[in-house]
Amino acid sequence: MVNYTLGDSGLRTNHFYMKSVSGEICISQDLDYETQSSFEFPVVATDRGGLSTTVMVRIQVTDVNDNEPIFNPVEYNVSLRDDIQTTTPFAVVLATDRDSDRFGTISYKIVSGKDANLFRIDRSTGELFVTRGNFLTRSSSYHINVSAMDGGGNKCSQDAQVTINMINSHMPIPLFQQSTYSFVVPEDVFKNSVVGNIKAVTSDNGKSSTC
Ligand SMILES: [Ca+2]
Ligand SMILES: [Ca+2]
Repeated sequence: MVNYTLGDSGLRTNHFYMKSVSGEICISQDLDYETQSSFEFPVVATDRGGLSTTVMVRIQVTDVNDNEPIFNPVEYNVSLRDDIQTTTPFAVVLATDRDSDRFGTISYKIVSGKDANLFRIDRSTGELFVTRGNFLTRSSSYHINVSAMDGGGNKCSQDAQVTINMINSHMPIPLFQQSTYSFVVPEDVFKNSVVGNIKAVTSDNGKSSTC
C-alpha cells in the first residue's frame, strides 16, 4: 500500500489536492489561465515501511474564451477636417481582451449611427476612415457606434461611441510643437508639483501664437 501526498510547493498552490490512496490529483480552487497558466509541484509516494520517493508533476492550463473585449476608452471625441483623404485614418478605437491567441484577437465593426456609411473601419487595427474624398459636410458632427468581437465570437457588452466634429479646412487648427512629450518624475514628488509643460501653436491671420 502506497500513500500519496503533495510536496511542499504543491501545498502552497492551493489549487490542487491529492487523493492519498488512489493517487488522483484533483482541483480545489478555480483555475484562471490569465492569472497562472501552469503549475509544477512534487508528489511524494510513501509505503507502509516509511520509504518514499518523489516525482515532479507539471500541469498545463489551457485557455478558454472567458473574457470579452472591452473598449478603453468607451467614448471618443474626434475632430475631422473636411479635406481628409480616404486613406488617412482620423481616429483609432481600442479594445482589449485578456484571452490569448484567437480568443483575444479583436475585430472591429461599425454597427450603427446616423450616416454610418460615410465612415469605414479597419477591422483589425480599429482605424477610422472616411469613405469618400472631398468630404462635404452636411452636418457639423456625426455619431457612430463601433463593436468589438474576439475570434471566439464573444462581443463587447458596451460598444464604443464615436463623436466626430467637423472642422472647416480653411480654419487654422492648433498644432503641438512636438509629436510626443516625455517627462521624468520621482515617485515621491509632492502633490500639485509641475511635471512638465506642453505647448501648442495656432496661426491666426497669418500670425503664430501659443495656446
Ligand atoms: Ca476573449
Ligand atoms: Ca481565458
